[in-house]
Amino acid sequence: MKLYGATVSWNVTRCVVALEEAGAEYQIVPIDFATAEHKSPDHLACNPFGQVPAFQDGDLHLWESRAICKYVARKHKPDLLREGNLKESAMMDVWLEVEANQYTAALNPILYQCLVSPMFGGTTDQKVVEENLEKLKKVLEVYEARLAKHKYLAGDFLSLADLNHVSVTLCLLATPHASLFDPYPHVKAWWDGLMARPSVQKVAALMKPSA
Ligand code: GS8
Repeated sequence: MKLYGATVSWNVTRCVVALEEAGAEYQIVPIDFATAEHKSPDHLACNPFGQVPAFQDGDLHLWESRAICKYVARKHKPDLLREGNLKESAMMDVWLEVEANQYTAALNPILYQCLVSPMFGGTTDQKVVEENLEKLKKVLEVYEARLAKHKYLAGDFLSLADLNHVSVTLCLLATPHASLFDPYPHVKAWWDGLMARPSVQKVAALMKPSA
């Protein structure tokens, strides 16, 4: 299996977490944005939107990080998807959507302003950061209530829903807002548990979000 894209991208490292957790054999193939390699015909054949990540397993080409994560789990560690259990897999689907549409939707602009923009010589728009921090705090209140009742997001079992939060949260730790979880003890305990996983440790070592 080949994963195309640089590990500075949290969409790429979202897939690395799944690959590591699933114990899959894979290779990361860096794609150089500086030379617009992501818009080259070779890369467009892997991801027609000219973005990273892209993924290849034999003659199968995938893009969209969350679809790649699901494929990897389905192939190598299906328990992460709870597909044999209708209710558990439904709850996992709910929290996969929450990650994408609530958590990461609020976190993305913060990461862009605090990490990406300065990397390209830009400034941080504090208004955008503050607005999205407020959104994220409201999201975290829901997480706190959920995690007060269950060890993990979909229930009392680790699932892909938890793991898909890892890459963006690791990036959050590289911003001035790393203490955001402090008022939410159950969220903090959940995150500390994820951080202790060897897969997450490995990805944390790979990521240099502020470099
Ligand atoms: C988003 C991919 C994306 O935005 C996914 O895979 O989850 N929904 C998709 N990739 C960015 C890199 S930032 O992580 C990208 O490739 N941008 C370059 C471009 O759009 O030209």
